[in-house]
Amino acid sequence: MAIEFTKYHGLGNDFILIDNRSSSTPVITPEEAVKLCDRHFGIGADGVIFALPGENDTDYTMRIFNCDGSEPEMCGNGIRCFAGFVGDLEGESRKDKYRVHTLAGVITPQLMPDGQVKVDMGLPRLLAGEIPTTLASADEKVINIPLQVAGKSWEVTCVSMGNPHCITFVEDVAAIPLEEIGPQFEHHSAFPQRINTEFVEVVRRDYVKMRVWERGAGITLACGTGACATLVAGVLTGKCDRTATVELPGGPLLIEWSDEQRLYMTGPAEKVFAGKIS
Ligand code: ZDP
Repeated sequence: MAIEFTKYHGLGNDFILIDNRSSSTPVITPEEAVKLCDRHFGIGADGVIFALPGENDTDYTMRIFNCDGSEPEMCGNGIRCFAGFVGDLEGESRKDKYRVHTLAGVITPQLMPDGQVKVDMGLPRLLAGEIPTTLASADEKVINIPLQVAGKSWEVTCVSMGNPHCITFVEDVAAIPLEEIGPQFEHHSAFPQRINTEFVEVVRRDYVKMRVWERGAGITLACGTGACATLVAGVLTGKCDRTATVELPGGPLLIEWSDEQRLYMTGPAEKVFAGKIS
């Protein structure tokens, strides 16, 4: 059986999108996803995303496999692509806002008139037990806590956007040897579910530069949940305003942490091509 797919990216964080509306089980296994994500032997992507029937009174359910076959709770760039994808599937009857069930709760992307997608990413989770990390006791926040990696002490702040993030503020983000230390953060024993790792340089209170080592994917050009976690960490440590542009290698995302404590992320979602897997 041939499976149709559409390739999308959000600031170079790229995904294979699959119309899975006719079944609540993904039509591709995690092992197959690993092969499809391979940039030399497959289609090439940072992950595979499935549009499944909605659960709990939502329009859709979104599931994701990382390119290593693991399943994250959420995907910020992915959900912008998801909104563009389901909007296309629905054609004339498309809505401008969708309620999407994810393992991180209900997330609400909105297709804006200018083609950008604005996503209500929900509430950040700040307690060590929720992230999860052993860097503090379960009911404490993790703000500027020392973590030993690669023979050095890093001051880290941890935030969950449904998926776990560890943020380190540095003087010069370009100088960080991400390829070398990223995996050591990801697999550090302080993070029982592994971790997404962000290094951040604050240029101004409303403009930061960020590079990411993603759990299950390695270096990517952008990470939406990571950009949200970065802004939260910037506010918690007194370095950032509650609205800021997070500049990623693939381009900028606008992030807002509202007075109701919800995170809003605005950025692009681009369709690249469609094809069939036989
Ligand atoms: O949490 C994880 O395992 C991530 N690799 C999931 C993907 C996050 C993503 N880059 C984002 O934009 O939030 C897609």
